[in-house]
This record gives sequence, C-alpha cells and structure tokens, in this order.
Amino acid sequence: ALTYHENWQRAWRNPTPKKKYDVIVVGGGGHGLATAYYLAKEHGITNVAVVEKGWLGGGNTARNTTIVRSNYLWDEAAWLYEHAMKLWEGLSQDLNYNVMYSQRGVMNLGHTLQDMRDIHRRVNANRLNGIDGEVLDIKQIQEIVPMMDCSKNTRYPIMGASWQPRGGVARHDAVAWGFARGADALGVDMLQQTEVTGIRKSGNKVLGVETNRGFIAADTVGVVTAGNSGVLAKMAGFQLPIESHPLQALVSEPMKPILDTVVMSNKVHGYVSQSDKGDLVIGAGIDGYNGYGQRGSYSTIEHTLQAIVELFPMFSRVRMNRQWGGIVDTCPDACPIISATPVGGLFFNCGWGTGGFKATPGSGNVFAATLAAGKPHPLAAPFSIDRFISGKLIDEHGAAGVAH
Ligand code: FAD
Ligand code: PYC
Repeated sequence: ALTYHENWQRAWRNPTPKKKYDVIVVGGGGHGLATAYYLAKEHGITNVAVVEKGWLGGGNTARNTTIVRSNYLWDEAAWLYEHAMKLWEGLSQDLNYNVMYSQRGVMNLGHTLQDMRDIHRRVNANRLNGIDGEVLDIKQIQEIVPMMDCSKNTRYPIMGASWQPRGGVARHDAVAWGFARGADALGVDMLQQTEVTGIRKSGNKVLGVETNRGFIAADTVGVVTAGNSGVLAKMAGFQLPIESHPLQALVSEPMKPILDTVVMSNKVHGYVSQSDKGDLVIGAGIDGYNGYGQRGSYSTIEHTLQAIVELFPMFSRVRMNRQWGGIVDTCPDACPIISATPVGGLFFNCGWGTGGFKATPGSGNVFAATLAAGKPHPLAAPFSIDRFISGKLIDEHGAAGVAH
C-alpha cells in the first residue's frame, strides 16, 4: 500500500537553532506547541523556538487517554476548561488538520449518596456557567451504555451519573502534529533532540537556556514541561509545589465498535473508552510514589482492571495489548499553575497533572497571551503561583476524575 509513497513533504522543518529568539517555549508537548502556534497566529510573534528534548508530542501528550470535558466545579477552572472546549470544537478547521475530536459524551458515575450529591452540585454549577451537563438516572445510563452492569448485584451499585454530551475524545498525535505544523508554517522553529540543561540569568532576569546544542538567548522563556517542571524550576533557582508521579494507561486488542461513549468512575476507580482503531482505552489513578520512570506498578493495573470488569463483566475475556506510563505534575489543589515566576521574563505553565490533555488548546491560548503581554491572561490570572501564598486555592480534586 505504501508503494510510491516516497519523498513526502515534511510537516515541519528541522532548523538549526538561531542564536536568539524573542520567545523560547521549553517543552514540545501539546501545550508547548499550542503556545507557540497562538503566539504566532494571534500575537504576531514568530521569532519563536520550541525546544524539545525528545520528539514532538512524545511526553504525556502521547501517553494520555484523550478524554476531553469541561465539567469542573469552580468558576475559575470551569471557565478555563470551557475556553479550551470551545477551541476544540473548531480546532480541526483552524489547523486544517483533523484532530479527530469526537463529541461522544463523557459519563461520570456515582455509586454512593455522597457521590450523587457531588454530581448534582457540579452539574448545577456547570449549568450556571453555561456548560452543558445533565444528571442521569439508572434507566438513562442503561439506554446510553446497555452493556454496563447497572444491577444491584455489584459491590458498589451505580446510583446515577453526570453526563456532558459535548465531551469526548480526540486523537493525541494529531493534536501535537497539527499545532506543530501550524506553528512551523507561521515561522516557529521546532528544535527536537534539544534538551534544556540550565536556565541562564543575569541577576533576576532570564537571558536564555543552556542546551545540549549550546546556549540559546531569549527575552522571554515559557516552560511547559509537565512532569519535569520541578527539574526546570530547580535550574532557575526556585521550587514549585508540584509532585511528579507515574500515571498509567493500557489498551486492549482492537475490537469491533462496542462502546460509543466515555465512562469514568471515581469510586470503583477506572475509566474506559474505545478508540477509533477499536482498542479499549483504560486507566485509573496515579501510582502513589514520586518518580520519573514512565512505567508504574502492577498493583495499580490490577486495581484498574478489577474496576473495569466490575462495571463491564463482558470485558473480562478481552485481552490487554499494551501498557505504559507518563509522568504527571500534580498540584496540591489539582489545578494548573500558569504564572510569572520570581525570575523576570521566565514563565511556567504546569501542574495539569492527570487532566491537561483536555486543556491543550486553551492552555496554549492563554499562555501565549500571557507571554506576549508579560502579564496574565484574565482566564490564567487565578492560576498564578501566588495562590499558594495567599491561600486562594481552587480545589478541583472532585472534578479531576482521576484520584491523586
Ligand atoms: P507533555 O506532553 O509531557 O510535554 C512536555 C514536554 O517537555 C515533553 O515532550 C518533554 O520531553 C519535554 N521536556 C521535559 N524536560 C525537558 C527539557 N529539560 N528540555 C526540553 N524539553 C523537555 N488529560 C486529560 O485531559 N484527559 C485524559 O484522558 C488524560 N489521560 C492521561 C492518561 C495518562 C496515562 C497520562 C500520563 C496523562 C493523562 N492526562 C490526561 C494528562 C495529560 O496527558 C497531560 O496533562 C498533558 O498531556 C500535558 O501536556 P504537556 O504538553 O504539558 O506535557
Ligand atoms: O481528566 O478527565 C480526565 C482524565 C481522564 C483520564 C485521565 N484524566
């Protein structure tokens, strides 16, 4: 089938680093690439480099389970994720690249009275913010997912669910590639295999980044390195309130279409969707220890599959194909940090933890505006690092969907 498929046009260039850029974005995951794209597209800042130690989109962007939703509890978080959701809805057209955003709905199950109170509260809060959301009873759940065990015979019977019809999944690689191609076309340099090893400062002002390919100067540096954010902050001489944990996922052998929505349960603790290729895409909570190994431990997988089989007994005979881990940057209030830092010209966008894929376009969009103006975009302002001094935390552990 690949006969004559040779000499394809490259989707982006492979340039030699310039000596100086106006803006350096460290980290070529979805968030970093989206930041570069919107810097060029919306702010006309094209003398930009994305500096990536591996290959574009090979970090958590490549390793995530692609659930997209905006049903967060508190206004600040709901507005930020809904901003992202609106961008998702036009992203394939904007990038002229099919990111395969499939609005198949996301269902968050409740198994206790307290779960149901939380679900009602969150759905009401979402609706007050103009975000779609419904509370489903068992009959409605069963109509959407007939094969799920909604009987009273399970260990934690399902009592109801929240339902966000506009939520769904997208194709992770396409998101990274679409933003990379779009940014490259606007003049942004993608520097792959370029690891930042130090952050050069003069007094309290950033001068640029040390890399394995030499020093690269910039007036503004935006760090978007997810699980490695603590390492980069240390290079700049300060600490972040972030822990790095493995988060695992696994996929089954491909099957014919069987599940056309996304089901998540915080109580029995597992979630599942079916990819367009046919694999069941499965995950659960973080591994409890800190670490940078992109693997995770067996006990977490075992617990995850117990939950999935409790919800879907028929999946007990499906064979699992692959397992992997990413390193997620968890923050004490389960919300991101989009912020200036103690170093002038140096900004961080991190702390998205287990839930940043859904934010990719929104995060890049508000971070680009923050870098361009040198002050926070209004939607980013509540997510400043100062909140850990003022105490104005935004606790989204309930909406995070994945325990951490
Ligand atoms: P990344 O894609 O990790 O990009 C950061 C980049 O920085 C990497 O490419 C890395 O190589 C680079 N980097 C690091 N250090 C350096 C350095 N020194 N120099 C140069 N480059 C460097 N979120 C959801 O919303 N929905 C989900 O369903 C979901 N499921 C998940 C499942 C798993 C198993 C995992 C691990 C995560 C999941 N997430 C999910 C979270 C989501 O993947 C992340 O929040 C999001 O992808 C982060 O994007 P990013 O671009 O910030 O990070
Ligand atoms: O944030 O919705 C989420 C999520 C699902 C799986 C991992 N994170």
